[in-house]
Amino acid sequence: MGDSAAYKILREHLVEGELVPGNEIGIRIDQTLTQDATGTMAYLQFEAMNIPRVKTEISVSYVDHNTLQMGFENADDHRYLQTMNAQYGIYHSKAGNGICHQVHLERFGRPGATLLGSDSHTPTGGGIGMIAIGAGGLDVAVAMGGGPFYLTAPRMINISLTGKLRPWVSAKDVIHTVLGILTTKGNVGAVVEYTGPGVKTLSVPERATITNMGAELGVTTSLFPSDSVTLGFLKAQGREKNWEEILPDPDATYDRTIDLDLSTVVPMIACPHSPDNIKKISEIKGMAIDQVAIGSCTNSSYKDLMIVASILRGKKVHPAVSLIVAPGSKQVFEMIARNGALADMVASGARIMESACGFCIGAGQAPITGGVSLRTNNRNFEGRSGTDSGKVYLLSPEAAALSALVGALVDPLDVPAGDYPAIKLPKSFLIDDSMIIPPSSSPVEIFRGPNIGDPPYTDPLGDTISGVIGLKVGDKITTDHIMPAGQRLKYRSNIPAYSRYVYENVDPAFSRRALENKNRGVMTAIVGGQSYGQGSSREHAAICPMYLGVRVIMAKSFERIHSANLINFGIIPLVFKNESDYERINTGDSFTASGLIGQVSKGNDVLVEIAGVEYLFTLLASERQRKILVDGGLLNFTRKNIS
Ligand code: MIC
Ligand code: SF4
Repeated sequence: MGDSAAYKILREHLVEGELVPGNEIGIRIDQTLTQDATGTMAYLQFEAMNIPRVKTEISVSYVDHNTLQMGFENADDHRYLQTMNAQYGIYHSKAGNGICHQVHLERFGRPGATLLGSDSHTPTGGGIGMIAIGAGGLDVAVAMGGGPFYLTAPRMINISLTGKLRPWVSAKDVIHTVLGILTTKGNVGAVVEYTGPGVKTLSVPERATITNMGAELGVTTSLFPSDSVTLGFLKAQGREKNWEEILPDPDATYDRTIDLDLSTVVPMIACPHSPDNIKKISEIKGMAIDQVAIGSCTNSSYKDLMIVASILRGKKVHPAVSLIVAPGSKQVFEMIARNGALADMVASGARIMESACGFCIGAGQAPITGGVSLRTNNRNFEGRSGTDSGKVYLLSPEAAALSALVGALVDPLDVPAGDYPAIKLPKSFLIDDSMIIPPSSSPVEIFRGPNIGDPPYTDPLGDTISGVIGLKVGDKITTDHIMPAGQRLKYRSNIPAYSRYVYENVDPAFSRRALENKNRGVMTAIVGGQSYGQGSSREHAAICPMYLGVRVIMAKSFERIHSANLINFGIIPLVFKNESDYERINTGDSFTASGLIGQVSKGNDVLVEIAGVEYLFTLLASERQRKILVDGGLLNFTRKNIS
């Protein structure tokens, strides 16, 4: 039986375990990436490991999330990153050079390599045939130190593509179609691989849009094969030497195959407030809109923006609409500036933002109260835009630009096919890496502003933990619910300050209550529903609750990255053995877990007494993760093992 492309790469990088679906395996990581909102903590943790220089093939640190720099905090963090990176052998991509995933694809990604990134959209790299995985910052820090990354050997979902997209239908519509089929739930532990004759009809940026938003499926990663199209892209980036052909074996086996004829895909839209709330645009076209935002790591490539510019050329944005455009990288920005496309956008009335995450993470451009915002990014969680009552819809750049001109949602298929601006990728992209600062070969003094704290440690696990259920939440709780970004982003390197905002928009008194309890020696547990911890990889959604004294989370199911982050910070993720028990537990109930060291170290069942009744839970953790929990987190565990 042959290997899928994913299994070929995993086999080549396997350092621990047996490559059988469901088993825990350790793989060697070739490349890492971080961004500033998760990176500061990751690098503080790396420093705490006392390793003089990174051991990867290449590690890159991007500044793209907190670029507004409202106050000294993030400016200081960025200087810390630049000096720390220079000292420890890490490339530093300065603010303004672009969004990590877009720049990494352009300048560093390599077919056949493994990439671990402290951002959930790291799978963008799957667009050029690499195994690119999002993880918490601490896992990335360990990989930078040469440690393996542990994951569950995946179940493989094959999406077999035939046909070709019609004019006005785009890669975004493909991933929205896939999200409509697979949804955001129930895909933990799977990898999506695209195969079939339709693959060669998609350019690398289109493939990257699809793998980027694969993150919303909750899978470990998604990937395309590396073929002649990949070679063409790398050649145009002056990097053909990085190309390697990676194809699945002809007799590769997959656990599930979904056939998708690209010529049947139609324009789709993700409605508020979940990326899997998918409809056909034709079902809701004509809806009045207030804002259109084009950009983010999903849809801000040269091709995307050239299509947008062609649609806007010679026309004006509707008076009721605010149109925002943020190019994904300096490369894209400079190219559209030099070829006049930027002038077309400006002339049409578009507001041009810097090459950064910006509106996508709620850092600016919040829509009006109750406003309808059409966006090309990948997440539309409630409140993420900065306006709690805002209604964010996700769609293709084509549909976004057409709608901005009309002031209402347009179905691109209502526009004649002959009007579609067929944009070809350039033979060569504009290459200027002057905003990527290489590491220094001489010692560098590391700048540490007052916003930078020490990386947080936990105590080793106690044998008995008791306290109260501090909060009970429902299904699909995202890490944006747990740890809001937007205006609170500037506290990412200051755990005591950021912890004040844990669950801010769900229960504003939670954090104060939990901290007061902790100071009295009373620990906190949280009860959740299905898919607890969806979305962002931000490990702050584990670190800050840990700081507040949260030691246990009981949920119906957990998402992969968040569950790993909880364990890394010594919080025990327990899954209800009997889902109906969820109904019987309430906020304010007391809980006691005894004999915990034994329970966590062995067996899968964990018994917890809640309000006088005993409940059974499952601890889904590998042998290694059980030891991490007993040691009180990965930092303690790693330091113990290194020494
Ligand atoms: C996101 O898109 O949610 C983010 C912001 O990029 C996060 C990382 C973070 O919270 O810093 C992610 O995707 O992991
Ligand atoms: Fe940035 Fe948005 Fe991409 Fe996250 S999803 S990396 S916030 S552009």
